[in-house]
Amino acid sequence: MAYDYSKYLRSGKIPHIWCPGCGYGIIMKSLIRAIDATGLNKDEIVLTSGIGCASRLPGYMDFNTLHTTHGRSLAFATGVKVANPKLKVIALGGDGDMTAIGGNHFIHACRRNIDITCFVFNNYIYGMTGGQYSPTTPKNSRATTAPYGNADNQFDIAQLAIGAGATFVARTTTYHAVPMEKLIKQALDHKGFSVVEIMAGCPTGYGRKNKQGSPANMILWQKENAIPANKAKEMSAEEMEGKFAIGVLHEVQKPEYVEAYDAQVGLK
Ligand SMILES: Cc1ncc(C[n+]2csc(CCOP(=O)(O)OP(=O)(O)O)c2C)c(N)n1
Ligand code: SF4
Repeated sequence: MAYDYSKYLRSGKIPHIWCPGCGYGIIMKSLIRAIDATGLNKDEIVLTSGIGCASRLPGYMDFNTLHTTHGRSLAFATGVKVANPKLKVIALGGDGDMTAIGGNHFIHACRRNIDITCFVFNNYIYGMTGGQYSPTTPKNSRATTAPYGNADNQFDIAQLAIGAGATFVARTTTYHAVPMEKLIKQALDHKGFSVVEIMAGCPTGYGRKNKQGSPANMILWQKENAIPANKAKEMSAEEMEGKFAIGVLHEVQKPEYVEAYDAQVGLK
């Protein structure tokens, strides 16, 4: 029987704003199935987001949701978690939201190891505002603000998260919808700050400018260039050129921020 998503959706908010061929619907469905698998009650879940096409997602979902200001998803999520640590707090946003204007919040949430699950939808561009380059836009790619090609080096979000101290870091793509669901569930089950970078196609703001073909071609590109983490470890830098590792990239246990803070100030 087909999975019934309606239990978790605010039907009055549908239709959504996403363009045909946008990868975000695939992410929303995987996220719903993963949350369902946790067995958590809807009221135990809080979803925060910033501003952007990615950040519209919580508006469609029937949990406690906070659609905040640009880049501030994690700032609000941190406040919610500290105020009520029993809640399962999920913060999400696009690559621009989380690593440009919200980049400072992102690295410090990683450093603190607060028990929040963070999803970064990486479509290589600022989708909502018309295709300006972001910190993840590949070098030489075209953007509205880089008509001759982007001169900047790109952030590797997963490596940034690992370097800043996140204790669970994974990467997946919208091609891998079923493994994505399992990775999201793993991230939700992890105690500490978990990050899942989700590669998603933006045919409107990125694909068209970079001649990536149809949305289906963009998804096939993900399939062809995603390398399972175990295999990627065996490959040289030259062999990995233009490719990226998927799966769990980093997992360690460290003291969680709210518990450590409470112990520090004598609340526990
Ligand atoms: C303070 C502030 N600056 C700029 C904007 C304009 N703005 C809205 S969304 C956005 C970028 C969104 O890009 P991204 O986070 O990558 O998400 P996407 O739309 O690609 O999903 C920008 C710059 C804003 N809303 N607020
Ligand atoms: S502009 Fe890009 S990211 Fe935004 S809804 Fe359209 S395809 Fe998706």
